[in-house]
Amino acid sequence: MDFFKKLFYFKFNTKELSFDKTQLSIFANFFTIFILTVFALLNFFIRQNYQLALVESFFCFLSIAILVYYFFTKRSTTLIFTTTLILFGISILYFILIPKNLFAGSWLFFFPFVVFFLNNLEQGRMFILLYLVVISGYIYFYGIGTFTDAAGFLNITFALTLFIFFIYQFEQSRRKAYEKLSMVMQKLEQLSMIDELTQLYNRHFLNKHILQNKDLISKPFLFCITDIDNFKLYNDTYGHQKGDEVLRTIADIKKLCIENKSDSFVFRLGGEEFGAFIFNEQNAKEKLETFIQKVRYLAIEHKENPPYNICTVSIGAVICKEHSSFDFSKIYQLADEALYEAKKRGKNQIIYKDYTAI
Ligand code: GH3
Ligand code: MG
Ligand code: MG
Repeated sequence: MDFFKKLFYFKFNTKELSFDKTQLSIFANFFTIFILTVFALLNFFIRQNYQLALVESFFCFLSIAILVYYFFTKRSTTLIFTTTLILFGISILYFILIPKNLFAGSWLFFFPFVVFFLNNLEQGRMFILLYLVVISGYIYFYGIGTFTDAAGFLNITFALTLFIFFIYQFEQSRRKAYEKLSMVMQKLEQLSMIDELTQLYNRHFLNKHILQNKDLISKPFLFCITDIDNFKLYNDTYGHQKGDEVLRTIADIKKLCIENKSDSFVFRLGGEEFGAFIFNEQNAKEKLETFIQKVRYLAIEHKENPPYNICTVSIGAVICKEHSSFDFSKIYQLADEALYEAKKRGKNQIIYKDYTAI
């Protein structure tokens, strides 16, 4: 039931700027099989037009074959291309073989209607050009319905060309609009995840992409809060602009030492506090040690941070090797307690706590 629901419900994919072409191709093949079976039976038993019934059965068989092929290989590009070829073949052969009444003319417009949705614009243009040449050539020599003279040929070719032109224009402007829209969406998504000052991930990223990622949070992890020591006094002494520079520098070092974008993430929690999640990492502790060392090596002058007189950071870290439940508020509280302890013991150090111990 779900399968049929999905089959008729085309979602627009804003990232690829297209309908789900695979789904559309599957739908087109089902539609083809249904229509051609009905028509083949009709032509065979009632109209006794065996030639047409044979062509219809042939394309019906092709559609079934490509669906079976896709079912086993899951090759979408082949499915989409072959579906276009089948529709191309049916449209032309069907048009040539059916009795030439005016109703036949309406089928001419079917292929141009779907070709740009199934293919990209360049490929669609190639198909449609070939289609136009074959169809107008046929009409030129054989005519259609009551249009058998030169004026008839011009009428039909002009109507078809105009129709194709409008469909093409529509599809082109639709794609351009969605290209713009998806660019804006990407930018917005980035803005919503990244802290502007430090270019680190922000709290929203933490909440949305880490804490809700079941695969990640089931792994062993190290979580830490980093806080710059006596930073208020730094601002008071050297000014906020210098303070911002220090924030950016320390953020960069932390990112460099820890982040790998697949299972280690660094973010700005707010103010001069940074967080980090390191999942599944044997040497998570070493990463933290390297980070705190590098901040010391930088030796940014900070006269109001005795006894070091340079900028230093304190870190509260929580380590968890195995766990059955992941309670972030508890983890955060524990890291905060560890940080408080680091501050109390003289700052410029890391205090570790064990999550499984509580
Ligand atoms: P402690 O060693 O106990 O952490 O002392 P502290 O002075 O660092 O702690 P406190 O939390 O009292 O001060 C944090 C300061 O961080 C306050 C504020 O001036 C500064 N701060 C917060 N956000 C920013 C920012 O975006 N830019 C700058 N320049 N300063 C910031
Ligand atoms: Mg603070
Ligand atoms: Mg501080």
